[in-house]
Amino acid sequence: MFTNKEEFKQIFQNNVVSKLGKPLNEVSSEDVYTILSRMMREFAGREWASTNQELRQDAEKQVYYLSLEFLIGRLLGNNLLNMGMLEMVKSGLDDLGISLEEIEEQEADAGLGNGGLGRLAACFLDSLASLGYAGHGCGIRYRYGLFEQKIVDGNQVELPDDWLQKGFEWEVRRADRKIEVRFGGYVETREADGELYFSLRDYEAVWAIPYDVPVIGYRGNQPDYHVNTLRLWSAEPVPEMANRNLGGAGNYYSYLNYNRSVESISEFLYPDDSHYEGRLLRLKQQYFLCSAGLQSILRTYDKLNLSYDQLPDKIAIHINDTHPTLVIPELMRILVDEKGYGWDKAWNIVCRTVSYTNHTILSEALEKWPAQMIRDLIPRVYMVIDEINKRFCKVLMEKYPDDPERVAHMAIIFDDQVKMAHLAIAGSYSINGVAALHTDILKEREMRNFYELYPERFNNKTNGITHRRWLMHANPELNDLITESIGSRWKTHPKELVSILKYSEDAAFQSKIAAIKKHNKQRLAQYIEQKYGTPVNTDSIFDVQIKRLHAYKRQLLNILHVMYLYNQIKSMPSLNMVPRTFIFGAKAAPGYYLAKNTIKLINRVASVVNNDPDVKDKLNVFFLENYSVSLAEKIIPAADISEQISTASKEASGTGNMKLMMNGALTIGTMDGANVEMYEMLGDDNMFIFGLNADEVMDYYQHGGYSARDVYNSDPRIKEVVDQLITPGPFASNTYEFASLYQSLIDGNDEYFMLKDFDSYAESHVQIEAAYRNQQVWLKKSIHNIAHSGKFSSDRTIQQYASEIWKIHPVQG
Ligand code: 26V
Repeated sequence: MFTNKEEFKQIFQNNVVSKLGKPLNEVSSEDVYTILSRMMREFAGREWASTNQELRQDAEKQVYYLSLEFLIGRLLGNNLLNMGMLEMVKSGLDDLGISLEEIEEQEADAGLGNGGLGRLAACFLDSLASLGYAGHGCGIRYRYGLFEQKIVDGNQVELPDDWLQKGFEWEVRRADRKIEVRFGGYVETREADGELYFSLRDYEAVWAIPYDVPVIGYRGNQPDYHVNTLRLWSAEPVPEMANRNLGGAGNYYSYLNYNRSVESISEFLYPDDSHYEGRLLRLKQQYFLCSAGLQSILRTYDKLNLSYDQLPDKIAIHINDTHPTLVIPELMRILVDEKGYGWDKAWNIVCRTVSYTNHTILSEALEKWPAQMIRDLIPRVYMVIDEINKRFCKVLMEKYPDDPERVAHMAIIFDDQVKMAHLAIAGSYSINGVAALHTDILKEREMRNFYELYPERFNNKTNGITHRRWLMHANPELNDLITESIGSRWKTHPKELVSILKYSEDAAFQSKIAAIKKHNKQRLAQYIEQKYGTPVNTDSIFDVQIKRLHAYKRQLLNILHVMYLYNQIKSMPSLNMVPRTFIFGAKAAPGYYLAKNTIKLINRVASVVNNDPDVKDKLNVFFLENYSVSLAEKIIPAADISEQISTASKEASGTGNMKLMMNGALTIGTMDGANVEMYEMLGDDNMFIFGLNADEVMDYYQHGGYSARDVYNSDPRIKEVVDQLITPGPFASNTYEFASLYQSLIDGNDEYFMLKDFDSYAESHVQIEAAYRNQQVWLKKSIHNIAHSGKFSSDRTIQQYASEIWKIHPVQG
């Protein structure tokens, strides 16, 4: 262990020589990355062991956060920060002529998630550890994370994300803690002493091997940081299965087939977060995680030598959306079949242990599995679900004897489909939405029947983001300025960011904020120029929309507005406008045609505006390929404008909105998700709100009355850009390449109200430009955004989950 820079340098150099057998001047950045992260992982190991020891002795209640996704990104820089060693290591490496920033670039992102839901899980882990809670992640160690996106001729192309190629230094394989997970087979029922006993026969076993990743909590400069565990499971074949009569042949080849099919369980992350598809492999992943995770949790619990009656006092299991819902019947199965519990007592334990977060109301994303698929894959678990359903329906029929329709709607199994959200609600003591508006919509509309049945279970927990990664690490200059101005207490009490409000009109402070933004814009401009060869004007407004590509997020509205600006400049070349740089980053699900067509359009508009001499000094568009956590860390500190323009009621919360606000960007947005709560704090002075609100949108859906064609016909600006989608001209090279977008707007009557909101969106952009022209006023707004962002730290969110849902207390701190 080192306590000062000189010791660090010594140990680091010793490691380089002993592990690589090369002198320092011959090692590559990649080598340095490997040595340094291995060294830091080993150092953290000591605190990790001591936290684990403490947890074993303490017997405090622990929470396990089950999620099919943990989008953790890179770890080196953040871990150094949380361990309190960032400055020392950075300056030590500087002395040796090595740039830490360049070393950090060597780390592959752990892209084990699609977007918001997976990144939220990662932010939660950081806050759990930093606040000293015993809270662990439980997920899958996908061999391939979210695909790598390349843009070829303007189109998205997906490549496998081979993130483990160079090894992952932060994980520890724990083969000694492997768990058997059983699939298939049939259930044998026996009766003895008037009781029924169930055993699974002829099943296929697979090993779940845990890989543990330390989750290092921030402790300022104190050395005794708290370290939780993110346990990621990998599927491996059970060699004994070779002896079994596989597929009727029982030969070597069928064993190899078995091997391949086992390894496929943890092979890749499903990349479609917008359309549910009933794929068997995805169901296997879900059960694999639930069964391995739960068995491992119970193994730890068994060491306490307590009865399972006390399980809910010692353990909370949280499910991140419905993806890990099978943990509910799996826990029932274990209690009833293996621990000898009667049904009612077991159900009571389950319902006091599990809690559930809903992350979307989009009906196309709701999980409904064919009953037959579950029955074949996990027959005993299916029997349990069936029994849960029967008893649940019985309760409903007693409560609503005259309303069979309601009972049918609420059933867990209906029409040979298992509705995972219904199972999750029935088996959880807490159900939460992720922003106030979203929770209200759940209670009043989407889950109204369930809310009437169990009003006490429903609650809101507005999302948050870790200010350590998204401010302290991603924006070190801003971190320093804030700390110089108000001290460092905000780092552990982020609401105290509000103290910078006293400088909001201070010219010296404002100019420092302006200088930091400028530096961050220069850094991003350099990245863009290097990668794409196009110069970027850092005096322009950096207007950023970064998120998954989805129709409801309305990247199309944004780019249609850019096309309108282009048309305006072309018809009035002397137009006096503040130059704008529109920056997009987005991955589309591989099978989502409209989304991919939108990417193509953005790239086409980019190549047109960036190359048109009349336009390029005023307007630029960049689509940055392969949007990821590490790319977000480069873009967000450089943003002036944050585009949060989803159709109201559709975005459950959003979290990019919070990251951008925290870095001083001003939001142009709809009254949707957490934007509503941002607006409550910022007001009209500090945010640009436009468009229909959620009630208006839902009213149109319910009662009709919207005609996209009427809007198109009555607004010439809109008609021009929409026609440009299918008219050979500046953007479309033929009538069909963007026809799907045209059709969705006109023939499909613009399901997401882009044309309806176009006018007020364009008007807000006019206001943005006017505001930007007065830099003093602009900087004041920017400071207000930073100051009020403390509410959106995930520390606040996690404290609410801890005290209101999980009932856990910090072990430390
Ligand atoms: C659905 C599916 C469907 C099956 C295949 C894989 C898969 C993966 C994810 C999803 C659900 C995506 C839901 C989601 O990401 N919701 C986002 O959650 C964020 C965190 O709460 C929130 O800020 C966003 O508004 C919400 O869209």
